[in-house]
Amino acid sequence: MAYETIIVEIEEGIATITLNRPAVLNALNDKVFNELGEAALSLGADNSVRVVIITGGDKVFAAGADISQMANSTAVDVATREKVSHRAFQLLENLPKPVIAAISGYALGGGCELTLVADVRIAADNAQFGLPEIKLGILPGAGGTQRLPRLIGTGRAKELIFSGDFIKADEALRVGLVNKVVSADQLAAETRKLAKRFASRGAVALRLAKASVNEGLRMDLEAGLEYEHKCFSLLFATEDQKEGMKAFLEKRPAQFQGK
Ligand code: CO8
Repeated sequence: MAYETIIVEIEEGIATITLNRPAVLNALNDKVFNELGEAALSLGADNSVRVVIITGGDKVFAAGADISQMANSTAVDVATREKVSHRAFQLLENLPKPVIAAISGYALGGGCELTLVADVRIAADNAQFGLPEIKLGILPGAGGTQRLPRLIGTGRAKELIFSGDFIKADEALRVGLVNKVVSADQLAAETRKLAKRFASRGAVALRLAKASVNEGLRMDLEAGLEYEHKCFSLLFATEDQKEGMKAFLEKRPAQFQGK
């Protein structure tokens, strides 16, 4: 499918979504949100795609929602736009396959919030994160007040949200905002390496493991354990479970078929 504000490439079962508005540091407008949503739907339905990478390229991840679009908005306009961003981000978050964010340069506001919908975040050593919305008289309205505290805890999240300050990659690693920091020139290669490792695992097990974590976070522990048990049991109906255990006993690598 042809997109205007993002580029989607698929190679060896790994899809890469690249934000593509370099003139405005990949600022996210309604068109970007809509195209991200469309890409999520299409990649989610494509069984040949095993892992999805979201990136802004090697200079900037995204400097936030497009301020020029929001500046003269009315409350009604924004209520509608927020739904657009929430819809796109939920579609990405709920993709039934691993999603990795590869972050170089600024990941600010809606850009930082976009990284939060990924399962794993890898940062280049030049990355900077922040939720500067408070400095614009608004709040992180693309999921930041909800996903960030869940990821790094309320105290640290509130400090970032209330101050609007930026943090560098090493601090983002220290507080658990990113999984790993690599040198900027290795970001694409390191991300791909991890994507390939995920892609070599059984697709159904990955899908149910992700659902178990994500759904479990919306439940109390007892309900979450019950949900996990259902997912766990279901996997014993797959050929991949037979193959995975057989391969272990035969001391050879498993060849998963995703069924
Ligand atoms: N929106 C629109 N344009 C932007 C944005 C943005 N968020 N960020 C940068 N740009 C544009 C600049 O206006 C500039 O355009 P031009 O060349 O035409 O003047 C171009 O990108 C380059 O930017 P700078 O010249 O400012 O580059 P610097 O290297 O000097 O500075 C910064 C880089 C520090 C990233 C700076 O651009 C900046 O502070 N940007 C804004 C960061 C920000 O406040 N982000 C939060 C936005 S609000 C938000 O994300 C809300 C999320 C919830 C939305 C939910 C529904 C939509």
